[in-house]
Amino acid sequence: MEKHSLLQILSQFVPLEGIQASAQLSGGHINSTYRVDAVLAGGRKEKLLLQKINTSVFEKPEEVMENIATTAKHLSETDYGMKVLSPMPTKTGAWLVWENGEAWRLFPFIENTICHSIAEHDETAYDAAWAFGHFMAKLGSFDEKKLHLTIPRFHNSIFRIRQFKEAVEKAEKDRLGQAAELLRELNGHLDCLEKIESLPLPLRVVHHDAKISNVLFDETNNRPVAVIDLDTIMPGRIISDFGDLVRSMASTVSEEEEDPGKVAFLPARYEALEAGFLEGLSDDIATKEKKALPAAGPWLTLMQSLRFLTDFLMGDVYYQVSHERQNFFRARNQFALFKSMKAELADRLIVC
Ligand code: GN1
Ligand code: MG
Repeated sequence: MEKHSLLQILSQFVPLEGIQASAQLSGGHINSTYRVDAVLAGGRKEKLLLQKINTSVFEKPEEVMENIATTAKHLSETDYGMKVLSPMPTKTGAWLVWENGEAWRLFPFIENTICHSIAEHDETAYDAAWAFGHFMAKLGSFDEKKLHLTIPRFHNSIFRIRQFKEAVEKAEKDRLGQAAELLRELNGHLDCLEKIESLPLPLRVVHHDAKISNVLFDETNNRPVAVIDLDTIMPGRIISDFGDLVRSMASTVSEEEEDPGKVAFLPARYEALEAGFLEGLSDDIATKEKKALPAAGPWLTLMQSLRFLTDFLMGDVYYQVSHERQNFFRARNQFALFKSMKAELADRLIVC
């Protein structure tokens, strides 16, 4: 990104004297993120995280920001004990700067932390799951009805099946051909999504992107420091967050691994995740929610496979890709994980 535009945007948030350094950070599939070392009025140096919101995914970015700001405020006012990533207001008190039709927001940069794209140890997985359970429990006293539905039906698997079927109808022959085998196999498992969707689970405040890379860890002692990326904080069900924990951590490889032969579910890792999540929740979980937990991983992972494949069939309109078959590989990876997970957890699944 050009320095001139960076200056132009940042100066609407803070009294800016200059920019020492800036770099784009990789990782997310949706927004674009930059770390900026800024010099503020009086020569004070500050590290900042500037983000361009993808407005075709988040059509109402103001509502996204309101959700983030109100939940962050709630956490800061409780005995949360972890760092809260609160957005920084503009000079006129807004949460966004609009520049050439693009929406930008700013956060402080949390220093001396790292984020992991996979969990290398059960302890790290336990800690990440604890962090998300704790986050959910501390937002248990926040009325979820106050949150905007920034992406309606986000984790509604019936809706995702419908989108998938529409994509199959509209897909170009070539992509349809490439995906033929996976399509056939996936179709045989869609009833699993429908069954889990029909479980009567209460609505609560849900993060909706509870993957390992959304926890910052202390770079010296690897303890969890903060839960980040509150873009999809919305009313939802417990299976969304536990499902993403299992999807992102109880696998031998990351979702980007192209060889499905390398993908396998890790049962011991699953036990660590369940223990950490429950510990973090500290009893803020209903009996029916607890019973549904083993179904969360297979449900969320299969839905993610469907979402990646839908995007592949639509010509990569949603997730950022660096090559043409990436969404197909991601979908195939997630389907392999789903199958391995379902087989290993079979005796604990109440449905599916
Ligand atoms: C997207 O951009 P990122 O990585 O935070 C997606 C999640 C998926 C995830 C797959 C708004 O999140 O739902 O689980 O990719 N976010 C949105 O890694 O669709
Ligand atoms: Mg996200």
